Amino acid sequence: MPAVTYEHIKTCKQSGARLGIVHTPHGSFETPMFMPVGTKATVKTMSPEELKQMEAKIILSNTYHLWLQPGSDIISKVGGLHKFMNWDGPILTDSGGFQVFSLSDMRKIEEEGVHFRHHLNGSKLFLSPEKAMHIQNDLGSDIMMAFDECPPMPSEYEYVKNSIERTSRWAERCLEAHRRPEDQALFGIIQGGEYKDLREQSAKDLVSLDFPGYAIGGLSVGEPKPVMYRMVEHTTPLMPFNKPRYLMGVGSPDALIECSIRGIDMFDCVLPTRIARNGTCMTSQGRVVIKNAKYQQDLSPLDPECDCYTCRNYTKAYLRHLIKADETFGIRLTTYHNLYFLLKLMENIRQAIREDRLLDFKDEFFEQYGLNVD
Ligand code: PRF
Ligand code: ZN
Repeated sequence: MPAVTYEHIKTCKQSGARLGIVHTPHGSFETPMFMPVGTKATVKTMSPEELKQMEAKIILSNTYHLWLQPGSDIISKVGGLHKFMNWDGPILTDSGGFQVFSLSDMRKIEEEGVHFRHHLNGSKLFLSPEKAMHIQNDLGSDIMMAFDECPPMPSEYEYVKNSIERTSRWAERCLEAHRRPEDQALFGIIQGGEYKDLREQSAKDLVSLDFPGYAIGGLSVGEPKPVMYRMVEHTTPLMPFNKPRYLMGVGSPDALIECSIRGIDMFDCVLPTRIARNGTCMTSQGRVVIKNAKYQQDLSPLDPECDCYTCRNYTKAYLRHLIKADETFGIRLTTYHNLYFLLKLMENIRQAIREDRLLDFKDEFFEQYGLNVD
């Protein structure tokens, strides 16, 4: 048995969305699920107790950042990432591939791996499939990601074709270099940009390697949402039914609903935590920018329909003051609310699948939330 398995509960008769359970060595979670991002071994400003309280079930962390600081050897020596950060639930780590492409300067991609410079101090670095596996084995995450290339959009067809072929060869090297398949599951990442035939080729290559789970990468990199939805819709039928399907870096409420409908089980995104830090909040009525002058004396909660700690105890007027005054507590309160909001949205999606009414739920949600906002 692989370290991570997918148990299918049911398919929504109205939409085709999947309700399931993913089992990992550190516990199980229902899907579709959203994973809060804890890049540097912390979901910014949230304690593990708070994450548990809001019913976060699995968090994501990053190979790239933990490799640079404090170093994966150190995390290994203190007993792995779970112990290090005091999170005993499931952890997924991204491979560093994407971060190298999005953060670093002057990268040079070769067959062996990627040469690049440190995004802060400029020092020379090298990451390869073998290194990404070694680091993630040190971290001890429940789900590791293969080392891939995520080409920008748009990219030329020929470029993306060469890129997916290399990503497939790197995926094989990842499987080869993985030292702990009994307690860490390695997921393959399907690339292919906006080209349907390349998505097909990439999916076929990776499925033949028999990973315990699969991700769709290379989306939400600047393309219009309809393009992303079309690629997801085209790719999910090519992914094994009995394994988890993860859409990387996607977490706006509309995309979570649309991509659940298209058969995705897992999502992650920095969006809720990142926008919370400048006071932008997701609510049942759409986005609230709490710094706005109109909230100066507003004694209502952030979201009248939310029962999170923030909304039960504080006013918009107070949150506006804290965020404007750069107080950390304000950021903690907006971060808590945004994560709670998305986790609750996923619970509502799962309930709607259970009741075969996810398309109705989508219409109801958009009516209140608005269509053209995150
Ligand atoms: N590859 C990896 N991580 C990612 C992505 C990818 O393509 C994306 C794309 N949205 C986010 N995170 N390894
Ligand atoms: Zn709230």
